[in-house]
Amino acid sequence: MLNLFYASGTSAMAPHILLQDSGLDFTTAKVNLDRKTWVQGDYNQINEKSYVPTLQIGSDIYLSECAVILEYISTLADHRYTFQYATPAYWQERIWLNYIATELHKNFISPFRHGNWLPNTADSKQLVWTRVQPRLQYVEEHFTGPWLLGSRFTAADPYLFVMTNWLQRLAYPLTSFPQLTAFDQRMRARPSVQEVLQVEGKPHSLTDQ
Ligand SMILES: N[C@@H](CCC(=O)N[C@@H](CS)C(=O)NCC(=O)O)C(=O)O
Repeated sequence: MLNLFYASGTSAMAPHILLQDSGLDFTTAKVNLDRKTWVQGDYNQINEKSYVPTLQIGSDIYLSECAVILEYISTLADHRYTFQYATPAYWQERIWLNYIATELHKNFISPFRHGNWLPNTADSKQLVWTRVQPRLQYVEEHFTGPWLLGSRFTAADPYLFVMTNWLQRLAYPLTSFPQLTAFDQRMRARPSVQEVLQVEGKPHSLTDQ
């Protein structure tokens, strides 16, 4: 079994896209991040870290941490989205997954968080940009395309897309990164991405109460 606990528009969109892209059978469970609930009650009973994504892979087996979940999905999908284990390309992909998780994803989270995890004041927004901009600039300068790891679409791409999607949602100037802008458009042209954007709908911060 594969059941993805997600909240709309969050980092959980990355494994959601990869699951959709892979053709694997999966179900989803929507989490209300403000209340920490899902249809069967207390979400903290599912993941005591109190965040999404969580991927349920057995009756009582749950994976957390976005980068790990992405690699797990790729493993199930005949390793389609990861390079052969322990080759230089594999480590390069691990480097990018870790970079997105620790340098980009976490730096989007404002210390002024209130109500939801996204920046919601001018000060907060500026601080997030000061942290995120140089790290995105690094990606921009090392992006050869069409995908982050070159010619192959990998598990790192949906995760990077979450970042470019957030940039637009928060009205940061994505256009100051031409490579990333083109990457974002390429992602949006993928049927799996279109399907997930439609299924998830509005970001959770606009709908949770
Ligand atoms: N270290 C975790 C971080 C996950 C995370 O920060 N998720 C956010 C959404 S993008 C969340 O659920 N935050 C909880 C909240 O806003 O209450 C990972 O890599 O998966």
